[in-house]
Amino acid sequence: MKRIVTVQDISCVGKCSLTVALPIISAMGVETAIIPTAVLSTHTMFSEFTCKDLTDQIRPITKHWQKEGLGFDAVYTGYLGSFEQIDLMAEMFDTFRTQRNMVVVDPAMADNGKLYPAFDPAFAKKMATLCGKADIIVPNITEASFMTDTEYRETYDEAYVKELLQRLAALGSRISILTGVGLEPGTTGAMGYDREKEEYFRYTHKRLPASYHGTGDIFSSSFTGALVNGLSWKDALEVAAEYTAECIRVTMEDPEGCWYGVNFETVIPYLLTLLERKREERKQS
Ligand code: PXL
Repeated sequence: MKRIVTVQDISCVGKCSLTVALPIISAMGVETAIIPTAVLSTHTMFSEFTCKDLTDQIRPITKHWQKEGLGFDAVYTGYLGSFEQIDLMAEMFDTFRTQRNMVVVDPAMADNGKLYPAFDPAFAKKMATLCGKADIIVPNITEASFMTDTEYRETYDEAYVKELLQRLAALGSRISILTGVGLEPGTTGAMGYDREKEEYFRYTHKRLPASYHGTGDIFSSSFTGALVNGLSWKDALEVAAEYTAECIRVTMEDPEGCWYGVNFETVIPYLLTLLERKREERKQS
């Protein structure tokens, strides 16, 4: 069985970070090892959340794994809480990187033009250095603009998105994927750039009139799960974009849907259908 390690916080309530990565990647048939970087009562969009930092556990955990000879098909990081945690992730990439595995960084730290409450622009620049050490990065437009000193725009054209992708690529990763890219009215999607092949790829779908927390984590978890299942980055992007959009649609239609996250759970069967469809297409081509 393939095995991923994902490193991010546990927000005990909040439908983000590890509480979405673990079920989604496991459901995709991939063993999911975790390193919780902190335990929070909720994600940071609630007021008065509690937080217990677990930074001091990271190195002992990875040292033990090294002794056990454990390896991973992907190392995937999400929300991180400090400069020190970013340094520890850079060290972890060096430890567990092989010729065949992948390092995926989701620089989860901002959305809608603003950094999350715990962060400042210096943190975003530090996160840019970690992105430079990844194979694949999956920021949204806000995160990309903070990391590359590019003006954040609500409305933009293809030239702006391509420029952002070029600047992300210059940080160092082979593949850069921007989420939340809508070039035509009423649409959104994701656009990626392969630096070695100098190739762009865009996937577009209908834009739903709602925005929820944790959807970036749902995108990056399902994307990483699809990659480790053998899909190309472009097919994995399509699967992740479709799944995330369906999670939003189902939540909008649910009168009991909560404000702090999406109903990703009930949409897992659809995610598996999308994955299977892509795997079949791959076999036939
Ligand atoms: O990526 C979303 C996320 C993850 N973890 C924590 C958060 C958030 C978004 O606000 O606060 C702790």
